[in-house]
Amino acid sequence: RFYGSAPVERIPSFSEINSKDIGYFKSILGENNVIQDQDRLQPANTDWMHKYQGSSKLMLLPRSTEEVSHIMRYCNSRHLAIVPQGGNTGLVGGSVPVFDEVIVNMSQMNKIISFDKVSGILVCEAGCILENLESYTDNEGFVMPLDLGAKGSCQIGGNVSTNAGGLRLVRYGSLHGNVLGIEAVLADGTVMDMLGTLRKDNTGYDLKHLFIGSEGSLGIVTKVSLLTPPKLSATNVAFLACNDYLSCQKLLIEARRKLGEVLSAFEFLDSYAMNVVLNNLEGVRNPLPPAVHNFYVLIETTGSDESYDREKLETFLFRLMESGLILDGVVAQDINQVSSFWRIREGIPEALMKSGAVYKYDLSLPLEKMYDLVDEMRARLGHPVKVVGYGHLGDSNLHLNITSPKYDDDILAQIEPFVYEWTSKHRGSISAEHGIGLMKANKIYYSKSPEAVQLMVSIKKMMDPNGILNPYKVLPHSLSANN
Ligand code: FAD
Ligand code: 2HG
Ligand code: ZN
Repeated sequence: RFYGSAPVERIPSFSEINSKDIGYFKSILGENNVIQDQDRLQPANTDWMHKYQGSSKLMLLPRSTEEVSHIMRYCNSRHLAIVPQGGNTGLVGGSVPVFDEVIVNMSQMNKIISFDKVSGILVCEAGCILENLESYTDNEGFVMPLDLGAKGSCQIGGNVSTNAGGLRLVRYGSLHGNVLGIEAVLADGTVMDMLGTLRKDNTGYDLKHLFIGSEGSLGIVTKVSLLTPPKLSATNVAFLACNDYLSCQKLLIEARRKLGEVLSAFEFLDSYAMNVVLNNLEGVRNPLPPAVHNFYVLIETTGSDESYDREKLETFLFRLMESGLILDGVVAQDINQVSSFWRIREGIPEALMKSGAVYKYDLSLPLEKMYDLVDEMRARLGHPVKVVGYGHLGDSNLHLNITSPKYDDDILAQIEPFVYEWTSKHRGSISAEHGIGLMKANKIYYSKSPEAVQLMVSIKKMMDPNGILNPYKVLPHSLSANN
């Protein structure tokens, strides 16, 4: 069932849960936070795409860092493997067990600890849902520096652990810049207090970065401190059509030059992505009818002067429409139109899910080469497979999605290793923002040197000598087995 990843075997040195273990967990967490009920375990054993399926018999719901520490110390001494779980929206099979790992679900640790209205620094527990943090900061006159389609379910701890990019990275940069501090619990139960709130702190190695993007393989993130930028009053969103990919690229270059200080998102989708959305999501309409164009670009600007920003955007669009770079376009007139444009872009993963079996690739590639891969894939695969290209053009991040009526090993063999080799040849990354998880644990060499992977393995062995934290994920299976 692990499409695209080599079959793995359960590491034999891991123990199996027994009644004494259950008794211990109940004694520290209380009956209600020790879940053995199949109905509740089922969704936690299955990933968002319904592609990866574990068989855990136990989910724990800690309410404090101390409880996480007790869990870890106990599991480490008993050699019980663990999968940390946030909102379970991950797309690489990292958030669900592979076998019978204990699920440590962070949803109960959902408190906001402090918010500094002067600096905009938010300190909160890892289980806070991103959308709740967005509403909270919005009320205080600030915004979260990251936004993504899964915001209604994903947790800040999961975002940090995957180093999620999303729709605003082009403006606010990655979480490596916005996260000021982290509290994390190591495999042996040690609590690492790195929950600083300073913009600048060059004292020794900046260890928090090890936890940003390590997908729960080095520790469980329990608290996060984050820099949130002030909310600006004017947001404008334009939905534009282009004839070809070269025009989208030129549009990005122009937008950077002419809208630089207000540009807050630059996303693109091709006609295949648009059709998937129109055919699979209720209530979505083509904003630029009648025909579906070859390419669409969504540009968002965020600034502090409503009339100035809008005029700036409209002048920009008018000029590029005259020059033929943009074929057609519309600027949202109200908040409903803003959300309907975003719904098209953010709804693509959901629409793809509804359309059939999906083979998902999340690639960083040189901007000018990015769409060549989509074209090559299309030529390679033919009917009835659909090749969909979209993503964060402003970050050179392509989401290549291939759909077929059902999963098929022959189709997969046509896609892989071709897509990874192509990416490696162009010095791209096989995981721009989703992580490695189970899906790509054996593919890491396409993007990282053997020396770099070896250092990662050494760090993993030092921090988690029994290998209990999210086993089978991130690092190649042959190197990560705990022997
Ligand atoms: P989970 O899925 O539960 O976990 C993800 C990984 O982090 C797992 O390896 C897990 O073990 C680990 N983990 C979770 N919580 C913790 C913790 N507290 N401590 C240690 N490890 C932990 N990603 C992007 O980068 N950009 C996007 O635009 C984007 N859009 C998405 C849209 C949709 C509709 C969906 C379904 C997903 C999208 N994603 C995107 C994928 C993205 O990785 C997740 O949405 C999100 O960052 C994961 O958060 P989560 O709480 O759901 O984590
Ligand atoms: C997005 O940008 C997410 O919508 C999901 O990162 C990407 O579905 C995908 O491939
Ligand atoms: Zn994305």
